[in-house]
Amino acid sequence: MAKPAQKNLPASPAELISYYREMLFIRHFEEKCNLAYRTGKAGGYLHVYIGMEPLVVGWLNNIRKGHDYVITAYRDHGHALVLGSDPVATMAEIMGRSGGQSRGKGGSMHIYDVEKQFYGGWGIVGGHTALGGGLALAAKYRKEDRVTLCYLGDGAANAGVFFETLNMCGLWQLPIIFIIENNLYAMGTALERHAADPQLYKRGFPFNMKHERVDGHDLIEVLNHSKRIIDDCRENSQPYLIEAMTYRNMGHGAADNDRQLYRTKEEEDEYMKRDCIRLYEAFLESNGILSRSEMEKIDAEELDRAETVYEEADKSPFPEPDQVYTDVYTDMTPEVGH
Ligand SMILES: Cc1ncc(C[n+]2csc(CCOP(=O)(O)OP(=O)(O)O)c2C)c(N)n1
Ligand SMILES: [Mg+2]
Repeated sequence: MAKPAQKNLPASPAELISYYREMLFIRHFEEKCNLAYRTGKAGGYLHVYIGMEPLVVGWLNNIRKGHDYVITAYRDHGHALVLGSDPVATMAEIMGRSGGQSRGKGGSMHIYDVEKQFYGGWGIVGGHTALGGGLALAAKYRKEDRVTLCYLGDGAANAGVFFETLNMCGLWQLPIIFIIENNLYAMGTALERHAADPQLYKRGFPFNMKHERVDGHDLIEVLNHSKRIIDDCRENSQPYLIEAMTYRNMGHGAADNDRQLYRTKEEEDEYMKRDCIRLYEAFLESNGILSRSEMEKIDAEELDRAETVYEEADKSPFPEPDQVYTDVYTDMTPEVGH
């Protein structure tokens, strides 16, 4: 029998197995999303998280779910699923059906679930970072011990609004963690061609913010550093800028069929060899947590679950035409006394 790897376990074996299930479920769920797009069941834009799953499974299992705030851009299915949003509602939203969280009017890019403290799902690159700063300001102002996790892409890290947001979050020492999902590309533009300094984590320095570049492929690493950072952020109201190194296995969006125009097959093959799920499987096996046959069984179960979710969501009707004018505006009148 192989000697167990010398890694500190960041969670109990039962939890580590449940994280394996989550990674597989997100993957199979999103393979179904791609199928929905290809067969005309999902319209608009659709961006999957395949290859980047540890960034949601690792970080979001270390926050207080339903208490801490989470906000991201349009690559948002995995965030909703790990936060506990109903997968059938999420798939229905992606298919534009009335059973979705936003009654089918938001679609893939705008998954939103206030009950889970998930504030979307935003399509304007970088724009939501200011909203993330606002969530953190609200928590500090109300003296609540909530941490805000604000995810963004490497391309979004160049947006002007992001620098303004970093400044205010640093100035006011807001309890927020910006997680740059550095998947090396902004659509078809490589990091070196869009960032003056591709070491994006350094952008925290001028804004009085702790900043680190971390690994985003290895779930065990992610679980370890995310716990440390979340605890520090909460206890000391310290903002962080995290650059998490990752890779998207697929194209930018479901309509991107020309990846080889901007990245080589060799590069993809290299990253596929250390795909995050395969890496985690090697860890589970070498630590005696799951055998290969147990993993195969779990994989089949999660595939089955994703298929059931897809079929259930597909039964949900489209919104009635008279719904087109509902929920367009919301009443933001402050309550008396505030
Ligand atoms: C303000 C703005 N400009 C351009 C676009 C078009 N656009 C959509 S995604 C994208 C690339 C963003 O890349 P990145 O932030 O690295 O995120 P990733 O897709 O890699 O997760 C661009 C330019 C947009 N949605 N909003
Ligand atoms: Mg990117």
